[in-house]
Amino acid sequence: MMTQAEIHLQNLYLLIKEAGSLAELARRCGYDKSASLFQVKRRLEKQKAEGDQGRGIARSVVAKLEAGMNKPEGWMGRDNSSTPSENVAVGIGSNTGSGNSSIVIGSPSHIHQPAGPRAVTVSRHTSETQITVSLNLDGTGQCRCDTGVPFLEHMLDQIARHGLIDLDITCKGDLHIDDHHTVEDIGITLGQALKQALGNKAGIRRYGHSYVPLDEALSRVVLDLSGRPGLTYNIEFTRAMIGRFDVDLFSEFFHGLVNHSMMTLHIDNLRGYNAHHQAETVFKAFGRALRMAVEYDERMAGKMPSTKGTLTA
Ligand SMILES: [Mn+2]
Repeated sequence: MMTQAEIHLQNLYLLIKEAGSLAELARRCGYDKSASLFQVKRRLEKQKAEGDQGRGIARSVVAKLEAGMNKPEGWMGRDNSSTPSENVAVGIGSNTGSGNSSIVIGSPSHIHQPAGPRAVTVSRHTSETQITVSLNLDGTGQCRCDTGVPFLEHMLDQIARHGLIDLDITCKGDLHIDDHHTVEDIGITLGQALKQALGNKAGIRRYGHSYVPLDEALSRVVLDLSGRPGLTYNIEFTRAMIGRFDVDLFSEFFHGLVNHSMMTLHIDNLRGYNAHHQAETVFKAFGRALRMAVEYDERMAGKMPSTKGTLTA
């Protein structure tokens, strides 16, 4: 029977391995310096050596480690030795893409790549909607949606395909009222998932932009994963409805997404007569801009793409 301290220590080793180093683990979990986490490790090793029945790591540190590494609540208290370095919080589709699975920790050519999959699952439940979003930033563009709003699903599919992001979104919303809560809350939950999957953003491009045409329509999307929410939304839809979908709701979707992902987003539909085309060019351009911004930049070499040193505070 392992003591709590032994389980915590074993899990700490797993997290260090998954992050690539103790310093990287500390960074991901929001520590300014790795010294305090090093002290935690030392204390646990001492407790283990002395056969101390100690309670292991303080609850606040456990929560920080679990959140920083996208582990489910309670993960630190369990014996995870049979599932080494797999991200147990995650599971969508088969990630056959540019593979985190192929990353060898310590291999120089991969050293600035993420040590774990940038994939998360976020659930948000209110009296109006129950939503679960699974997202993998390093996916292949697979999208599975079950929301009850077909035109929104058509648009989410554009984000996934053109962003090369895997999305799995289920929503049970109060569609008997209208689509409003469903569309807005999917934006919010997708924003929360994005923020979580991005972690501390070290080594990414941070900025993304794209122009996308579709016949007569042309849209431009420019974004910054700045850590500050801001939306400039400039689409003059030529119709109020696309089929059964109220075009006003796109603004609600993007407001929710921006406020919870903490990004700066400028959307301009530059021209277009067909409202379906106007919407589609916006979502395709958003997907492509997002892909650019979340991708790792080799030359950034794992550095924070900000002279301020942080994009999360
Ligand atoms: Mn279409």
